[in-house]
Amino acid sequence: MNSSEKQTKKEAFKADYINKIEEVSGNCLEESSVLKQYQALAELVMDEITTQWAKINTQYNKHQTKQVYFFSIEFLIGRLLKSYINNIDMDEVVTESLEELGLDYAAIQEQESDPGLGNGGLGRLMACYLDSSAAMGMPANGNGIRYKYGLFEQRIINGEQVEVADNWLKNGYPFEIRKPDKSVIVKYYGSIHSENINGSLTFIHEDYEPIMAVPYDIPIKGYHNETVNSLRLWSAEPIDGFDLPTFNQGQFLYAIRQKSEAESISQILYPNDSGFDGKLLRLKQEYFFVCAGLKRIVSHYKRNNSNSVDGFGEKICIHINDTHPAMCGPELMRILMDEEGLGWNDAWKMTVSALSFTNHTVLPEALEKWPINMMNKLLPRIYMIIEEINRRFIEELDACYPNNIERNHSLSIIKDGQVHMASLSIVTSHSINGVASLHSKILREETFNGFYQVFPERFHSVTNGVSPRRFLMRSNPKLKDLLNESIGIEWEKNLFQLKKLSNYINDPVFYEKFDAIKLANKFYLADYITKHIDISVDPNSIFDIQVKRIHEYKRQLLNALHILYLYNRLKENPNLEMAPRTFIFAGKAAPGYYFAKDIIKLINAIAYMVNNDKTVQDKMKVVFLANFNVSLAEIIYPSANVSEQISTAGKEASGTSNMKFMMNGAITLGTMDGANIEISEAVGPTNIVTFGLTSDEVFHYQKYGGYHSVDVFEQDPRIQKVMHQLVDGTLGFGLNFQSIYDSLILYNDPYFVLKDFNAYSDAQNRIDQLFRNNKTWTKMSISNIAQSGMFSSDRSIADYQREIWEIK
Ligand code: 4GP
Repeated sequence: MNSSEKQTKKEAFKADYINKIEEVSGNCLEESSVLKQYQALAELVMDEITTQWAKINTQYNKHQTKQVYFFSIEFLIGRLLKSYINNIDMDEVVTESLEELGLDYAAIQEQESDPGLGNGGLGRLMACYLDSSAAMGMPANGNGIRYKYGLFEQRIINGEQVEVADNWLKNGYPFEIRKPDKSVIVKYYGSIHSENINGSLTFIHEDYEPIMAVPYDIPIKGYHNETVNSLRLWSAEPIDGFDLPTFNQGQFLYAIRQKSEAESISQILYPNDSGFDGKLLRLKQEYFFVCAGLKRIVSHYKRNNSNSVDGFGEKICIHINDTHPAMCGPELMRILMDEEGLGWNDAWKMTVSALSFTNHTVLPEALEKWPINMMNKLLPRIYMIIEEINRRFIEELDACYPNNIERNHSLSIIKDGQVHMASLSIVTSHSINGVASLHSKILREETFNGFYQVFPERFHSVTNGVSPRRFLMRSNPKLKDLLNESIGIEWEKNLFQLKKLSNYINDPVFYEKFDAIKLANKFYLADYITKHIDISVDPNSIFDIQVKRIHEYKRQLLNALHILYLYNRLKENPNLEMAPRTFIFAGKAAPGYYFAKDIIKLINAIAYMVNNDKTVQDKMKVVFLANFNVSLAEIIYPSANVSEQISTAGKEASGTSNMKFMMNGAITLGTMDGANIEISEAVGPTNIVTFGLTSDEVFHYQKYGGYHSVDVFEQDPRIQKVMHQLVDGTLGFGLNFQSIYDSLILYNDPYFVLKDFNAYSDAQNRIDQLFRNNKTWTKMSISNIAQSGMFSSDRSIADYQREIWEIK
């Protein structure tokens, strides 16, 4: 855009914007509130995008383009306004226009709520995949639940996590379009009977409880292209709205209960990322968005295909994101057989061809199972179909592997009184994949080994990726500018082009600019920390950061114990030579996961002690930032020096914060787990610091024993001291971390924290030495960015496209 074009665009934008403000607020610009300024800007942007949306939908329909639908119980999309503006290439125009109008663009953006419609990795991955699909001009859509309350807002009060409801819709949400005309009735409970209608057996569902699923569509705009895909989120409503006659008859509570029972289905996101308690409501949620989503996909397909489902399996990809949408298999079978009149075999072929499944965790507690009774009662027809799928599957197994009753039983979808959702997903999908190379190997060799032997061709691996638009270009604009001026702009569309940075790997001028940007980003985070928790940190210190859900396997505890040990060293030797450090944590614990909450409490107790000890002030600080979400993440990654990825090997399926940190030049301090392994391969051993047990060693100990944490404890005085401090009152009057002590000693340290302590401490020393050599560190940092191309979600989507969805 040349300068006169820009000027014309700015004038047009300003005029439209002033009108819009009057329209949404009834006030003129000068009298409008920041909220209204935000709403006006959001609407203006939506006007632009919806016009493109309509156009592309017409094209998709006309050409019957192959479509992908991600079914996921979580979509952690983050704030959208800035992304939309970047993607429609209006950033400069908007930034300059708002400035000329005397408005505060940053404050306007702050008005947008950050929808917490996910817990962590799995939900954020979906958002990155939607972003990448649109950027690559590929038709891929999301299908999920429009939770009225997202994941709780976390506050830290007296050092402990306190959960507050996240009312993200309180000011409305400008980026969604409610489509009541596309509502679907979802049926629960009731009974099934079969009738012979015109010579064929037909199943009829009676006496069911109907719930209305109403879709809200959010546009997913591609970066600098014509593509606009859709994220459809379903909201539950009572069938006829509020039951006024019942209310008028005096049955007030009954009428209100009916309404709120219906709405409860999309009321809250389950605050859990690994397992859940078998709640009926969760099962209702899972069926809810599967049933509504598939119904609409099938009817849309038929509309463009002469009212027929022929070819559905080749033209439609239903991608199951973990097992929560596992009922896609039986539900699609139900639709194809009961509503479209197909026979079992045709419906089955179509279903398996359409479905693919990604697993995101091997934690046993996260592999969903439902009691037969509950499922049979709530979803009688679905249960019937699952039984039939299982019967046929076992029959095939018996034919292939006679005399192997035990193995065939172990693969059964229904066994021991439960329906096994991972097994259901595998049997009904043509593709199953893990999310990093090691994770996929574990799936093949351990978790799903039995299935792998039966269906080896179904197993794939696609390493996760993250959106460079959100986590580099948008969150680190200064780095983006430096990259553009150094290596040109091709990397914006193809992140592998970052390899060109190797030309600057020894360039002192580039180093200087690069270091200045990192420092500026650290100042920004330091400022955030001061504003929010009133702790002042030194931007020249190492920013050593661990941000993710709090979980034992992620081992925030290892980090915390090491900090305590470092503090002890400093107390013993105040002249200890070390680069000053700021240890930064953020992350939420599931409300019912008390041990994880104790870890938060411990980190905050350590922080309190360290930050208030004048003798260590210039050497270390510890910070726990409350309410980790996508917006906070965007501030944190660009400022990091060290990326803590220290899970027990074999437990973290992939990790994605490791990629976001790397893209922003942080050095990974990690175990050989998940995608850390691929990061290590990409950057080479000199540009990463790894330590600790390998996954083979962990498996070996878990299978055959041989690890006794008490031995480590007895042999290592550093550990003894730290462990005693957990329970001897060092960390504050009345503060006692007995549960942590017991887990590590009495219960033999199930996540190998003490076992890896020494290796971690050595690795931390290496980090310290490397950082103190500024040139080496900067070189490592730049090398990490240069090799981050393969961790773009554009690459992941290209892999899915080629290997799994087979889209040309
Ligand atoms: C997460 C995994 O824990 C993480 O390693 C992975 O990077 C991410 O999925 C995306 O694949 N799992 C979950 C979950 O979020 O709820 O199981």
